[in-house]
Amino acid sequence: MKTFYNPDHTRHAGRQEMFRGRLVDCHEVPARLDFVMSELQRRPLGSVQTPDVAEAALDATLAQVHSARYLDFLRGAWDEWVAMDPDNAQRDALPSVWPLPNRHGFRTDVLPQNFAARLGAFSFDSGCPLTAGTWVAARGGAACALAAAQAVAAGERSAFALTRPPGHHAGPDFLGGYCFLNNAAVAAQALINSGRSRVAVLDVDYHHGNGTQTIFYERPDVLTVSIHGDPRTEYPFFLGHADELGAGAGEGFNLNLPLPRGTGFAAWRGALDQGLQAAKDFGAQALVVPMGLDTFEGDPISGFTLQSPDYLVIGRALAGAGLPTVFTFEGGYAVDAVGVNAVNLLEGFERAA
Ligand code: OKP
Ligand code: ZN
Repeated sequence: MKTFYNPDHTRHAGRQEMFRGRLVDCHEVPARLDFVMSELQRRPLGSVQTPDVAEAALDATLAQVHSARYLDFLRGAWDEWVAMDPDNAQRDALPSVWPLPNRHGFRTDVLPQNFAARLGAFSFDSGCPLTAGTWVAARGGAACALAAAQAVAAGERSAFALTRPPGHHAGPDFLGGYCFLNNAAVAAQALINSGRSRVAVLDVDYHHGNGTQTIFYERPDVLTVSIHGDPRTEYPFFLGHADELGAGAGEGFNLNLPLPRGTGFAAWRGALDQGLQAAKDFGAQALVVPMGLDTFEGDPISGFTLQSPDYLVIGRALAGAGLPTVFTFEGGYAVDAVGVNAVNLLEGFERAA
């Protein structure tokens, strides 16, 4: 399995996130990726390289999954933040006011000039700091996803986009949940662009992949499946219920498999089999797996109880689908275990493939 890693990931290193009325140290830290990288060196699965993709192809693919005005905003956000007040360069940008689209009549068609308001218009939580290097890091990650998809489109059995910040909470025109650009959506879109007519996304992160769901919600060519903590109690709270089935032409092409906090591997594994069956019934020609390792028992912000050896079993089960597969690195905040758990999953896949 080829790994495409993002050398610019360290450019995004948020300091603090808002949590229950105070600023706490960020969970989504650069060391996460370093642990995966060193475990990959200990147990090599194939070449590890930086992505080499055409800028124009990357921009074109990003424009298929995110809105132009969101991409423009994100590209210029840090400069706007500092232009507001030069002292802002000393701290990350966090939103604190939101238009609550679809409710209360607030408008988002006219964007405010005020940067704090614009940041709110393009985000859904205050736990996702935007930093000086966020755009460069996120774009480098999207390049990894594109490179991984291109490798698979060219005949590789699988490829791994090893990048952070993660992507699966980022939607067509919003950031949130530590995510800015949706790497899994870029990979799925790139596979479609390569000629696959049906691509399945099977999100195994602890948190519902709301961004990916929303991006593809009305499309019949990309099936989105997510196994996650029940949004009644778990982040992102406002999406991820079992009755969300897709809409319009996309009706029937979204599957949510929420599980209660505390779920262990036996029940989780049942949901995985359901998700894989859905991909098969759909007639998927390729698979994208947003790979979160925050289902691990030791995860500090999550609530399932998977153990490290379970990830080998998950990898083997995913390989059983017999599909060309792109993995994107998503969550996993038990930092010193995330490398072992990620490489277990990938190695389980490789051994079975
Ligand atoms: C990103 B990914 C809960 C705070 C939630 C956001 C979590 C984002 C997870 N105490 N903050 O899906 O791993
Ligand atoms: Zn997560």
